[in-house]
Amino acid sequence: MPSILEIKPETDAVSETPVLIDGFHLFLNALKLNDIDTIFGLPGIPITDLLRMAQAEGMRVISFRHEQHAGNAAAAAGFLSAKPGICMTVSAPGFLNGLTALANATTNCFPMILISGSSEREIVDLQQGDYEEMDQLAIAKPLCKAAFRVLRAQDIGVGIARAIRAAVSGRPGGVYLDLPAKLFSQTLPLDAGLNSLIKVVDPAPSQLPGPDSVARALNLLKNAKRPLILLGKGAAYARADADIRALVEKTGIPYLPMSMAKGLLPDTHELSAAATRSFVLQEADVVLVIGARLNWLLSHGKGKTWGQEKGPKKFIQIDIAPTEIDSNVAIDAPLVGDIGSCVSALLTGIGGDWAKPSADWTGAIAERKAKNFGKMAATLAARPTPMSFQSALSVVKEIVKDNPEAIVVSEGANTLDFARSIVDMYLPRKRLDVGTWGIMGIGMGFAVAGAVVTGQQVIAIEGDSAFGFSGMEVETLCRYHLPVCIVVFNNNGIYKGTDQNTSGGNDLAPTVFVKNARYEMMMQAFGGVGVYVTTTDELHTAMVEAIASGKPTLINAAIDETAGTESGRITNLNPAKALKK
Ligand code: FYN
Ligand code: ADP
Ligand code: MG
Repeated sequence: MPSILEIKPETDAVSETPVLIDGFHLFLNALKLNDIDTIFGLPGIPITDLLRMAQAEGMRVISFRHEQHAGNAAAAAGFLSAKPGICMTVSAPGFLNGLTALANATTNCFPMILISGSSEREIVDLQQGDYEEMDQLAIAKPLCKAAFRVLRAQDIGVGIARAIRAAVSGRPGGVYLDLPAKLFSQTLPLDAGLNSLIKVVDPAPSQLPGPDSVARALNLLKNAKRPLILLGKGAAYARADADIRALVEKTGIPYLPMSMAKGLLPDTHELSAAATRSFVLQEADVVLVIGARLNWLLSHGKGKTWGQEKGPKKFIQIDIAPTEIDSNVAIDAPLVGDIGSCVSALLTGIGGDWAKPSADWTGAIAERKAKNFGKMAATLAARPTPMSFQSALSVVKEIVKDNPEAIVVSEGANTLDFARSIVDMYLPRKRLDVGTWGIMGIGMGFAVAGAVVTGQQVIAIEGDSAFGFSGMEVETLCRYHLPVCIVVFNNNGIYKGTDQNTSGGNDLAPTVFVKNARYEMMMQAFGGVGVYVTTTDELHTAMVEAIASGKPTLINAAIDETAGTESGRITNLNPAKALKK
């Protein structure tokens, strides 16, 4: 007997006898028709059977312990695969738990679809108190790119097609799809049902920049004295890796990667200016921004960070979203289109007579880089007891160098900030982190997605506080036997472990945790490997073993509890700091 999902109306003799297809199977068929083969979610009313059926029909169903992490996994899967990642949740509370991930995906421009079961419209709309009653569509709408509800089985195909297209076309983002419980048990004649499904053609069409805008951008770039290229995670998402590298190398223009653009070109590339970030942002006269927003992470393109007192800069910005242009500062040469098409148009326009930037500019950068590398090397070589962030990260740096295919997940404050500058990335889309919001809690969801989507080893560099947000998902890692090595940078608290309660009361300060907590036992509890380490040698051995075995491993690395600054490198954002200014 063929599975109902395999039945094609035009070929099947069974269609001579009337056969019905239900909402469950129409839904699964619609996903499969669009090459979606994985669902991240958490079962419960009304989607338990749907997830069972999905698995029975050969889809990969990854079941989590909390919807937020399933949602984060879907978002990261979207970034890693350029297909919408799917997260499925139950109604009201499960739906709400998924919303942070949906909003974060939208903020990060990651394509995902949050699909939640919901209560019956006629009861919800009259507010008659249904099981888990909530007007989910209305609540989701402001948090995503688009939100749809499907009420009739014959509209499932259209609903999924619209959700896919909304998630991946133009600027990618989060989409919400509301499926009331009753939809799943509706039936249609098999032929009519299957014929109602849509295979989305060209879901993320190219968008070519206008020739005028290309000429304007090239003209500005050609006349630059101290040009700089800024690469954001949009550039990583765009999968124009070879052309972006060619643009940098052909023009000889130094570049700065935003954190998730690290590895688009190897961080060790001679044109990387990451090790002298402040200098190049201040001194550049023309900046070509590719797939990055001039938001808080870039000091809104102005002020001291950008050396505003030295005169205005000229900006060229490549983005697929026209409304991104001029969002913070005037953009002299907007290049609206998809990054692949825009970069390729620039490359075509850069003839053989291109003059590379002057040695004054590149030499000044090289000199500062060398100085900063020297300083960094000294901190990395030190072997203090207990370990510092830097000494522990020097081990992670070596391990990532030896395993460039590994996906690196990173969150925390100091852990995140130190890891960003210390751990070099060598390949595109290998780094997943806290993104545009600087959100904590992405760790285990992103780690699961990294392993499931790519099949590669994952190395999760986690602050002890950050890890706590998604820590229960170590059970998920063990259940699916995922090759994830978590290193918890344990300094006994948020920022550091030495804050005092100044009230004289007995409670610990709000930023302080239980001292010397044994996080590794959480992994042991579910059959994974847990190791407690206090030296860099022990950390190195544990990481090598984790990667060789491919077993879920949690390494609890004891870090000096006095190490760490308030909010890492974004201390300036604390309101009390502003008060003191
Ligand atoms: C970088 N640097 C290096 C190297 N790489 N020195 C030597 N060797 C290497 N390889 C230098 C770099 O030039 C900078 O010095 C400094 O190290 C830091 O580099 P980074 O990390 O690139 O720059 P910075 O200023 O921290 O970047 C700003 C930022 C970043 C806002 C983009 O901080 C960021 O992404 N923050 C996210 C924070 C976050 O989301 N936190 C979560 C919430 S935590 P200078 O050139 O001297 O400046 C809640 O509390
Ligand atoms: P970062 O945080 O790394 O600076 P952002 O998330 O702020 O990066 O910016 C990413 C930008 O890339 C967004 O403005 C988004 O519209 C844009 N973008 C995403 N994908 C593409 C694409 N394929 N082509 C062009 N622009 C894109
Ligand atoms: Mg900590």
